[in-house]
Amino acid sequence: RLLGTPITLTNCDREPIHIPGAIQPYGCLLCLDEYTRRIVQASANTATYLGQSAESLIGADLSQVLAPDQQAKVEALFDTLGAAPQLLGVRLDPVAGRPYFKIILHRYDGVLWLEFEPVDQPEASPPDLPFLNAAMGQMLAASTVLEFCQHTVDQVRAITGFDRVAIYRFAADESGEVVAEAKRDDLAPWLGVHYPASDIPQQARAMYLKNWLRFIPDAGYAPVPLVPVRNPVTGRPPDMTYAVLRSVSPIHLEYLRNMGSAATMTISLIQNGKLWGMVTCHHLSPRLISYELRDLCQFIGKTFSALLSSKEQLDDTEYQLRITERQSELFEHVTVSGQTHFVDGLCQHFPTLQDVFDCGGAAVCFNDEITTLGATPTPDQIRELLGWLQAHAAEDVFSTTSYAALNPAGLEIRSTASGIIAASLADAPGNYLLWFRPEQVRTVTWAGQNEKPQTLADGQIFLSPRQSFEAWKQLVENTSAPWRPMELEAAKEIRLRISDIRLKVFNELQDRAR
Ligand code: BLA
Repeated sequence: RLLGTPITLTNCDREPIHIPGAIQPYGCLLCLDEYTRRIVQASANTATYLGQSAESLIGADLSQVLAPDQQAKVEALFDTLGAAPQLLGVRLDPVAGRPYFKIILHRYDGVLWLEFEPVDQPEASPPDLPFLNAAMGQMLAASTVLEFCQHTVDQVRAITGFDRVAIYRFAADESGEVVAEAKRDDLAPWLGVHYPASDIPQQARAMYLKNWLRFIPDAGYAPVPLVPVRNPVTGRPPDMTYAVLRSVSPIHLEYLRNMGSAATMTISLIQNGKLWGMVTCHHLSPRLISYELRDLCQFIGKTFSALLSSKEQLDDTEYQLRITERQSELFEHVTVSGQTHFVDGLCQHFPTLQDVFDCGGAAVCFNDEITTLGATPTPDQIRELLGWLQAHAAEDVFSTTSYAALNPAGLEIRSTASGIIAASLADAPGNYLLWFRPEQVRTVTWAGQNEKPQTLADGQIFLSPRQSFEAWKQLVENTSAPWRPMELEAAKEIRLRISDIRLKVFNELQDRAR
């Protein structure tokens, strides 16, 4: 490795992946000093592509590689160049067999970067506008986030032909879940599988925020070093953040091998300046995708990012509407069933207390009677929980996603009640409405292949999806999916309204009795 400390599985956040001093071999690289415009570094494989060794190119200007008209075309771009790459098609006269190249140019870290990718045809077919138009139409029309994700993976798979295209969405703790996928029929599904945050270390996430697409066409490649490895002007390896050919972390390459993935392409999905998720594409064999198609995929990623908040809003509005509707139906049941039978009103007809928002089960605890709905702890266990609540939960509406973390006795009921909302009835203290959510791990099904991890380093973190999943499971043990603010609001509202209704009915009964 270039820099001091050896990288292990437990310090991968510190691997300097932006300065690998090497590239992937599906193209070659020239680094020009931005002031002298002379070549200061070249990848060691230039002979293969450009017919001249890296050593012979150092110190030269572009005339050594390009014909005058082509050189002029390239140099005309230099002044406008920033970190955002620009594409230029060029023809290299002297090299037999591979005359056509795309040069991907950008300026960064004092260097003009020229990355050469060979192409077989002089003109790659441009992105098909009608197709793109239709794809955008579908993405726009999606009425839920999941539908939106599904359209997106379908489009990306149709465009690129990867064996598997998935959307991997991050949670607040930076772990992630596969929420949509399009794949070859014979591959095992990944849908619903979770991975821990450590599978994509911090510095890699920071880079994917700057750079919308990461492409690794052959995970089995041998890295090609830069010659020389350090930029002679700065004395250090150049920052390859925006270089498409940037060599990949050996740790990640091993992960890909263990995953059975020979090629990957990842598109960033960004919301409000944060990585929301990634489209991850996998292929069982090496797969080269043209720069234009990769650009098109970036465009789709940006479109997704631009539309995402509006889709989330649609989802939220829809869910809030459902909650409000069901709440008012529930209040009606309670009003109709009156004072003495208000428990029936909460439990007998759809929507019951359990149906108002997403949960695994619910319970009404009233005057020592416990009525349960759906998946709940046993009445005895609920009684124990009530004792704990009275001693420890002062709030009118208490909530947790990990009861076991607060009370060891919670371990026993984690499969139904890792998450709890407890609303103490306003007019009848000591009586509760309860909602339960199961331990998250139990709501996940793992359908992975039986891949055998080759690496069991550190005895802790293992480099394979299945092992990663096990690691994620340990992190979320005894924890439910989070309660959303609108669910907690709904519980508060129900608490107040139920008490209101009960008081009203009680007063009416009293009036009638007079
Ligand atoms: C990068 N890890 C990545 C990337 C993904 C994942 C998508 C982006 C690069 C790529 O396109 O392959 C992880 N890929 C996944 C996950 C899914 C997927 C979770 O398809 C689920 C569907 N990785 C580890 C550990 C380390 C690690 C333990 O598992 C560190 C010790 C490192 N992952 C790591 C590094 C990169 C990476 C360093 C950056 C690679 C690069 O861009 O050079």
